[in-house]
Amino acid sequence: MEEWYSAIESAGDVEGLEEIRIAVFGKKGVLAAEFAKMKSAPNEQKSAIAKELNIHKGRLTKQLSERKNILQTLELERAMKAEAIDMTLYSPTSSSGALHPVMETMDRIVEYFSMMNFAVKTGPMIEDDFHNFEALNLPKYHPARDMQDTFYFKDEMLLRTHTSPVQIRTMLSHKPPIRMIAPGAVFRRDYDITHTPMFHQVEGLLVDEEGKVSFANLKYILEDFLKYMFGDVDVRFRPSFFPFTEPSAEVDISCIFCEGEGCRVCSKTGWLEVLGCGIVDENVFDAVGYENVSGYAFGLGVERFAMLIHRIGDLRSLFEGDIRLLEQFR
Ligand code: 2U9
Repeated sequence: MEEWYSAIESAGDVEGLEEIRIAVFGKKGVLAAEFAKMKSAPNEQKSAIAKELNIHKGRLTKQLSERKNILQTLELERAMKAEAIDMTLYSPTSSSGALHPVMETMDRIVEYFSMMNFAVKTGPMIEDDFHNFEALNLPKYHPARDMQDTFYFKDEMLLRTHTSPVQIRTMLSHKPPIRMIAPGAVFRRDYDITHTPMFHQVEGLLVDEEGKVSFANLKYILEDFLKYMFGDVDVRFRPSFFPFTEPSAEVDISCIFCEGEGCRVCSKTGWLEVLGCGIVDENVFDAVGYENVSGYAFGLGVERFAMLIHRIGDLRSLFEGDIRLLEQFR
């Protein structure tokens, strides 16, 4: 038996050790053979032989396990050395990153309104019913307040569904006049080709003395903004409805893919919807305690702008984090 102790001790790797284990403990191994031999030994010797064999069995088991631990540690160290990465090594193929197209688009939008003297305001993404709905003239039964459309927490808090609560908070803490935009992430329970549960908005609000803010002012700045973003496009306003504005309009640009001819992207209409806007509803001013003021507001989805500007076909590709998408916008 002694030779097996030295065999285990000199095993050079886990594989070799396993061969030894099989040779000793396997069905056809030496221990099995010794126990078999014992059967033909004289009866009075059997117990002594069994005792000795069991002692060997115990010691060999222990030695095998200890040796295995040592060999595994050595092999791990060897592998770590072999696969080590030299972080200081110069790589001639290393490439630089790029701003995500959504952030780049947001920056450009913010850049325009900054030039027009709009302050850039941010606020919490976890909001309450008052700032996200109540103050914005969304009545209790409005479908947007439904569990189906809004992510609610247990304690009546929610993930904001638009950046409008930032305007509410700004009006509650500042006196008019106000000239601001609120860029940021918003959350809705939606997922399909054109909707993701998180997306980005930029909303704008301008408030001044009663009678000083007109739809014409709103029309001018949005037309100028859309030409800044999309180049020489036509702009049209269609009557619409939002709880927080009255009157309200949706804004289209002439299709940048077919130049108004009609194509797949614009569903043969020649127009692409890009914005919503309107004159701020009196109920919103009542909710924040503003009196004798008038104002306009607008809102847009940044992902939609980024997709149009970069001609990205599938909204979801903006959220996959695939480096190949980003590399195209370096
Ligand atoms: C206050 C008062 C009014 C913000 C507005 C829209 C119209 C609008 C959509 C564009 C695409 C949302 O991201 S989207 O799905 N937004 O159509 N937003 S008016 O009006 C406000 C906001 C705050 C205090």
